Amino acid sequence: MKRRLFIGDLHGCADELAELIHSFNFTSGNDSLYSVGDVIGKGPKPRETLTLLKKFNAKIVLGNHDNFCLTAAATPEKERSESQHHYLTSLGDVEELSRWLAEMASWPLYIEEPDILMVHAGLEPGVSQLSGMRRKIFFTIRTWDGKGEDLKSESNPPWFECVTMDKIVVFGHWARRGLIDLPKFKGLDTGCVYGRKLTGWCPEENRFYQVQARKAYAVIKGN
Ligand SMILES: [Mn+2]
Repeated sequence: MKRRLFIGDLHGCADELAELIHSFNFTSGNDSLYSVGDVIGKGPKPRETLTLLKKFNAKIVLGNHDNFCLTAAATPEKERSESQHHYLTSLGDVEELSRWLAEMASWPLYIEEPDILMVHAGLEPGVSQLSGMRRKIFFTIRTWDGKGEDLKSESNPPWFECVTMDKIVVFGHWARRGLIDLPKFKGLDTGCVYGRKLTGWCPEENRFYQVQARKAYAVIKGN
């Protein structure tokens, strides 16, 4: 049986990624790997994480941290913030950096399969076509205010309570909320970089695979 493994937010947790792939008994040529994005940022091994995903030919959607990196690269060097500078230098020398930037620039906002739709954060409620949804919402939304101005206030409902989809939507981006296991929505960000777990989900087995983080690499903030 061909299996797919969808993996939650990695944030440079390459060791945990390797362990998860191993525990899945991933077989190249048979199985397929997917990442919900936020591959880099906050965590210890961004280059190793990118390299592993590349090695296993993973399909990846763009996360807000990956997008942050693209924005940083598009900003003139003298105008870059400390944080933008840090993101770029974490991806190697100029030559390696430009390779990873080209990779990240090719990641789409969503990946659609016959039965599954993968995005980083979520979908825009009230818009029937994916092509009509605002770019930023795909990698930013947590909650819905009815307009799309405030995408994270916890006084508003989660976006997935405001969207109907014929496919199963797989996403990440909400570590504080943790694992979401609804029939049509699978939220896989279980805060590995914060010392919790890295989660994968296999639709063919309808099974979650989890790996414990080696340590807390960052402190959670916001929601
Ligand atoms: Mn995110």
